[in-house]
Amino acid sequence: MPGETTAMPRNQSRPAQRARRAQQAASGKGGFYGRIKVGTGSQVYNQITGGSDLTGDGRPDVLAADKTGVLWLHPGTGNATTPFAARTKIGTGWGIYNYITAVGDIAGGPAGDLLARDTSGVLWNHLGKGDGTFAPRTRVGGGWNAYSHLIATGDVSKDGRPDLLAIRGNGDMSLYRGTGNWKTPLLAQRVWSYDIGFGYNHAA
Ligand SMILES: [Ca+2]
Ligand SMILES: [Ca+2]
Repeated sequence: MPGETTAMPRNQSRPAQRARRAQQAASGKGGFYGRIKVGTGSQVYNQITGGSDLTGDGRPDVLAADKTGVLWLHPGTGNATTPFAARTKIGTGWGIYNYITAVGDIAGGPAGDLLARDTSGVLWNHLGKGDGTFAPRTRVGGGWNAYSHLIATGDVSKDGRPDLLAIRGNGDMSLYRGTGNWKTPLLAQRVWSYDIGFGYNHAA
């Protein structure tokens, strides 16, 4: 699984640890191994999301909205040295949203969908067409400004549809299950309450 890390045995020598890290990197199982420059100018973006396929080729892509409200697609290539192809312009007017999450195919379309929350707290779903563009938005519901983070978790409910984890500022979490129905793409599934909050300010 990408991003999965394996604990490093403490009794290994440094060369053995390096060899193990290299082996993990080669197998795709190990944490991080060096870094590769994927582009410049990312500082112009104020919303970035990724991790799901939007173009129908099975490779995860990245979406980013810039400060003028233009939404850009960075298609994943599957090539480790040039992981993203040149960006393409998807549309304008995305400045009305203060949170976007490429949640995957929750609404039954041909590829991944894009959830977007407007500044009044209404969550909208943009059904993925499978070519990197989106159908006109449909309203998911209101009150989503109660959440500080909307995290695409993948299919944690094991029903074949990706799901969404919504986290409040106090650490309480709600799991919304993707349904595959474009009219009601998310159903509240489970809520956890925690006394301790998450100690971070941002998660993609
Ligand atoms: Ca793709
Ligand atoms: Ca699911």
